[in-house]
Amino acid sequence: MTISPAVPAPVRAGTATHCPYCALQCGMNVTAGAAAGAAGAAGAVGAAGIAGDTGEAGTLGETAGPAVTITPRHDVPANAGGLCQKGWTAGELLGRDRRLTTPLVDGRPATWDEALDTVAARIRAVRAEHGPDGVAVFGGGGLTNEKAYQLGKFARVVLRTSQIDYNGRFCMSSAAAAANRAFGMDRGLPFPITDLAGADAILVAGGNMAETMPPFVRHLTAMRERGGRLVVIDPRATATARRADLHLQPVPGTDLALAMGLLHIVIAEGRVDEAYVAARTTGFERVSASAAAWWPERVERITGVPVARMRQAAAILGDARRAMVLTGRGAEQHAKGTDTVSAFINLALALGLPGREGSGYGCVTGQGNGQGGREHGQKADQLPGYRRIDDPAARAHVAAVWGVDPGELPGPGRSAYELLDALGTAAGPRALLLFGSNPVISAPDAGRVAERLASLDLLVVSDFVLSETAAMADVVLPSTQWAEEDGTMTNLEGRVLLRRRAVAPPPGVRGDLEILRGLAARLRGPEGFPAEPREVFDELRRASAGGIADYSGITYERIAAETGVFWPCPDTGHPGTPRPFLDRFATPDGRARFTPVEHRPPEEDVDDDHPLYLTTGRVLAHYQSGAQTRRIAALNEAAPELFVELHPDLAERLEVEPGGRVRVVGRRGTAEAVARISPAIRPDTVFMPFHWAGANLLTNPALDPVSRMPEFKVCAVRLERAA
Ligand SMILES: Nc1nc2c(c(=O)[nH]1)N[C@H]1C(S)=C(S)[C@@H](COP(=O)(O)OP(=O)(O)OC[C@H]3O[C@@H](n4cnc5c(=O)[nH]c(N)nc54)[C@H](O)[C@@H]3O)O[C@H]1N2
Ligand SMILES: Nc1nc2c(c(=O)[nH]1)N[C@H]1C(S)=C(S)[C@@H](COP(=O)(O)OP(=O)(O)OC[C@H]3O[C@@H](n4cnc5c(=O)[nH]c(N)nc54)[C@H](O)[C@@H]3O)O[C@H]1N2
Ligand SMILES: [Mo]
Repeated sequence: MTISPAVPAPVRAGTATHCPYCALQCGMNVTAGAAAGAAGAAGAVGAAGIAGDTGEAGTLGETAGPAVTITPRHDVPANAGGLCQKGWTAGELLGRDRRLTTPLVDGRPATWDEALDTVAARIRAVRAEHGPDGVAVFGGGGLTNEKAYQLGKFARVVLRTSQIDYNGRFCMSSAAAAANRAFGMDRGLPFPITDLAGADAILVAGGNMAETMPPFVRHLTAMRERGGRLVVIDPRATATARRADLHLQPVPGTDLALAMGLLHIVIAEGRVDEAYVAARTTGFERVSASAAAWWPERVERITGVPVARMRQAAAILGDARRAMVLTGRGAEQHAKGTDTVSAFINLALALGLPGREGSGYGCVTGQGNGQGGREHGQKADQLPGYRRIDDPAARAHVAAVWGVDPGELPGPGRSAYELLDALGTAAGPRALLLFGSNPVISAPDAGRVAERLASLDLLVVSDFVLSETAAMADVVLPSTQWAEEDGTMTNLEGRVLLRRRAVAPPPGVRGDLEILRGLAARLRGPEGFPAEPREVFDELRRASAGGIADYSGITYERIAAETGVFWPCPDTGHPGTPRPFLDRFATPDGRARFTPVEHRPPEEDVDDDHPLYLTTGRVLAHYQSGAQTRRIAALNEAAPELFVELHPDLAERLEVEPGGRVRVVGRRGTAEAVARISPAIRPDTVFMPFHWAGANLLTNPALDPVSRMPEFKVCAVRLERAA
């Protein structure tokens, strides 16, 4: 592939900023212009699996050839000099050649005025016929805090719609709901990431950081080098599980039972931290009583995890002076994800971990701004500062900042899948504005979602690439991206970071804030919709003041000077809060709450027609729906196409050869994929990544009753050999 991007004009050399991808938000320096000397450094883009976490200086491979040089920063603790393959190659989309540079209206290039006038006129028409809830908004956890905040404000103040939610519902919602329930606050890791290295034991339930956050692994490695032990729960022997001292390999969707079994053993073996439970928690008795029913042999029958391994895991955690329990999407993306996380939190509480320095429970947040994106109001039930939209005091506070009457603010709307599922139906929205997501690929039961999107009167997508969803849109608005704009991101530790403009955007594109300002101007008046990120941030600070996620003491200057500030930070003299639970939890009585939960089978279990469990997830080289990474040559080389991972015994039974094509047949759809045969997976389970169209034609949109998280991680399928 030959690439000849337009050279973006340098703004300043070597801008210190952060990666466009995941929640680790690795620090990187971006310099306009090709690298001198170091260009083409091999470590950068080799197909070297998890070796992507190289700490050495390097830049983009020769064939990558875009006009920026990326080097890792050493001053950001999360990556401390490391980057993964996606980070090294992130500059490739900054040129002009593989992105959108002109608005499209009904598939044809248009001027910005034509495009924004069209959107405004069609929104007015939909509103006239269907009322304010006829227009919906869908956001993303990759948006900066400023964008997420402004999008929520735009929905409530300009559109006056209750119909707004975002892709974080598919990501963080179960862990968030469980953390709120237990601690009264949802801050992914309630401790700095560097605390990991000091632990004596870490349990990871359903996370594969070696592929999803390669530089995270250095913290786990540092722990193990000190003699600490790593336990991983995953139906597959992943790159992360292979680095563990102990791997538990359960049937997908059985973590809740497994966590109950571990708690049962902890109680039976007298490993409960009684003093901590008495001083810092409530509700242990009921949970302890319910754990009694989860004796290890019963749990082994349900999960497939041998009793001896459960006992080993309980001993590793129980013997540790400092220990951590972490959950990832593997445990969370279930129709019982909230209860599953609660079960792991119960285990952590029984061991006396949360709120003790060097120990704790944390969820490993996913998207770049997965933390900040869930705090400032793009969620259906939320106002800025992690406030609830049905709380009168919260409404009054935010309405005052916005200069509107609290009574004008709409109430809570539909959750992400429910919103997508309602589009174009008699009772549902007729128009959708979408910023920062590609649901045609990433939503569950994506075939159904594509039908719903196609039935809309108006679909507007802001993106910098023509994603599969953008390709369906009536109006496409070409936006700027990470290294072309300023903004704040809140990483998985709750540390607010500054992403800086390092290069000028190509002519013809506009920032999302500018787009929202243009639409506000046409629908209501531009007042209150500045396009300058810093101005938006200063308003966000006021709107969040006094809320759970209080940013009022955080400024761009402080972030730059301090390499990030941890929220809550209620005034400019406040140091920020790296470990919010040391003295008390954020509950009314200051104690953490044990939550009684019960195990239940997956919403869709296997049967004779569909005898295998399908689980889904990620590979190192691609990000999410692949909209960005499938446009980068080196990443496509590393992971060129959709595959299905299956065990050799299953392959033999089905007479499937390595590299052969198979059909994966589910209850909602069928996907064709290349067979990747591997003993790393359970024989009763197959795995597909969701970076290409396919996996989500099969996944089950059954929702968690609390978080409204879909059951991405387990449904029933059969495999057939394809011609
Ligand atoms: N390369 C890459 N990195 C990414 C992303 C990406 O798309 N690509 N996305 C980012 C985002 S938004 C997120 S949310 C994170 C996600 O990060 P992770 O949570 O690490 O990612 P997943 O691959 O979705 O799931 C993790 C593991 O869960 C296992 N699993 C599946 N079913 C079950 C189950 O029932 N129980 C248990 N215990 N495990 C199960 C899978 O086998 C998989 O190895 O990654 C972030 N980083
Ligand atoms: N089967 C299965 N499905 C899953 C998951 C799974 O594990 N299994 N995981 C779920 C999870 S955890 C997540 S987070 C979702 C993610 O899935 P998506 O929501 O589809 O996420 P992305 O692919 O990151 O889509 C982001 C889109 O927005 C664009 N974009 C990025 N930044 C900006 C910006 O600042 N402004 C604008 N306007 N556009 C921007 C990108 O180019 C891209 O097209 O997928 C979910 N789907
Ligand atoms: Mo995610």
